[in-house]
Amino acid sequence: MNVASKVSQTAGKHSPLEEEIRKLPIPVTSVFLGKDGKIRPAAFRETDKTLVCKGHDRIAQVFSKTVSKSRSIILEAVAGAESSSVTGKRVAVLFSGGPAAGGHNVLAGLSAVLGRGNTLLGIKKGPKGLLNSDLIEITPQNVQSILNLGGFDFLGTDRTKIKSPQQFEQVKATIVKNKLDGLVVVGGDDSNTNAAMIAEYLEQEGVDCSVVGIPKTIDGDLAAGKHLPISFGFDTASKIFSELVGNLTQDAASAVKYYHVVKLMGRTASKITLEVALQTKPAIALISEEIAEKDMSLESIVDYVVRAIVERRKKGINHGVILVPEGLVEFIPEMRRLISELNRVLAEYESDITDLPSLEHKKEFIIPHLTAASAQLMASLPDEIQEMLILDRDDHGNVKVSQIETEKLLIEKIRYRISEMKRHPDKFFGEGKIPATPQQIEDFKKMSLSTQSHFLGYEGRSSKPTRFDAAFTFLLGLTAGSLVLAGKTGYMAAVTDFDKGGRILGLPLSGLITVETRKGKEEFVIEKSLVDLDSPSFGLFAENRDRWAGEDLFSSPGAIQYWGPTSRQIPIIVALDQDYPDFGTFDLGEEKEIKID
Ligand code: FBP
Repeated sequence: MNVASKVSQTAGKHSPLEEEIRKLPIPVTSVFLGKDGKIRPAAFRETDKTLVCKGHDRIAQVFSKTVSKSRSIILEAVAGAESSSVTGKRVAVLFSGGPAAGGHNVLAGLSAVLGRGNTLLGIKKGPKGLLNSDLIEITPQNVQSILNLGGFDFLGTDRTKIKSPQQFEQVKATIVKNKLDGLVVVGGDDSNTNAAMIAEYLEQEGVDCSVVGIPKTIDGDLAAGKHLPISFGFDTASKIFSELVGNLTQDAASAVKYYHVVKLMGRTASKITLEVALQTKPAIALISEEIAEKDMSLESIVDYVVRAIVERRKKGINHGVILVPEGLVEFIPEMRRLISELNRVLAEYESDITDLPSLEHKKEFIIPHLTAASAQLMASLPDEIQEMLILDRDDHGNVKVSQIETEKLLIEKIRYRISEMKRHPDKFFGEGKIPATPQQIEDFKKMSLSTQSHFLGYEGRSSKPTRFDAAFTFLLGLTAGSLVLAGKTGYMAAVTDFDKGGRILGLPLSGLITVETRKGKEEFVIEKSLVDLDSPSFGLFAENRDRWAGEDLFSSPGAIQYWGPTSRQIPIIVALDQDYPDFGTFDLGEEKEIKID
């Protein structure tokens, strides 16, 4: 075969690597295996544990039907009775929110557990497809062709929130029209809250359809301690970012001229940043949750970073990598206040501001309406950031916080500070300030700071899943399918004990939900699981970061491996916080070659 035909043969996900990855075996927890070694649904028993959040009394009122059915009890999967074969069920699945690696294996797990006797349907383009009844049948052949491959492209996804009574009616209409016995929602905190609401609504309407959620998000912020250490997609995304950051640490030390400032996706929580820091040991990693806890201002963050740069320079190091979590600005208390004031002013004077001809005019109008501290902070920000804060609004008119280029903001502030220090060394060096000898100050004055900014995010969401995520998602599919076949509604599928053969749970969704008052309105939310500053994982980072800042001790984990020494790793933060002895090898059951027919 010549080169041209070999190249065209790889189109449509047929690269040599994809072909091999499709064939990789997947571990299957024993509760899903019959005596013949074949996959079949698990049964569920009630454990002696319940799951409730603060404000549960109100939750029990609003989710009265599902709460009284589940009694907030956590379910655990046990091997099903050999004869318990349910057939004739129609189950639909949708992806919701941002992609995360492993989604296709959720479909594979569902298809495998439903078997030929039941029908698996896929809802196209996420919740929007649920509203519009946009469904297709998923065949075993479809699933086999996407096994172990990344992305959500087989079905697509979107971020529509199902909120209004009319939307709930549309959901019911789709369920009735397609004679669905089950609906599986693969999503993050918002989507699983939505799943809980749909489950409750259908119960109240007397529609017999099980609704089950699956915890997905690269952010890792949908977790429930020992019952669910992490969401799927986190492992793959953080390994991809670790590879790239590892390469940058290596490049920084090789070219010896750049500081690479890298913003890492992860929305609110800094879990990805913490994991990548533990994997790569960069010069600096900022953790938003710590910054909020210490009530640090933007200037004090700049102080911290600049001090590390100066200390490195004293040792002759003028390069390195600085990690910045995506959600940082929302955790800097003064920035948070500024953003909330801006949201208020922009909403209150919307038409006056829109009519003003230029950004300068808009600024002149807005700044007097801010408190003095916020006005001063606003004025200290680079022009592009001010412009973004004023002009870039989301559908609700709020500042698009996740779009703020924090990495560039920090670079500008750091550069300005260093030039100020060169001009006025007495202000910054000396007793009670940064210690330095006259020679070190002279040397610092000669220093030139070269920076590069990066944003890593989308690169990590749709890759081929790691062996861990491939296994985790297949098991989540088996779990969700089993819950539906067992007629359970209002649960989230969960897997835990990744190092001990895997434990399969059904968590009552209502037990994860709490109530918040936002803009005077009651909102139901699943609280985000953020970096816990008392956790072993943060503790290990805090213990080591000064050493990593002081000299080049980076490590470069390299590309994700599907075979070989690191192919069976789980996230370091999971191993530490769950008190596993190691992070090198997961154990989720006997490995099986998956043939869905
Ligand atoms: P989900 O929580 O929906 O999985 O999304 C996670 C995420 O990747 C965040 O890390 C990021 O802030 C956001 O999606 C970006 O979303 P978009 O695709 O809308 O740009």
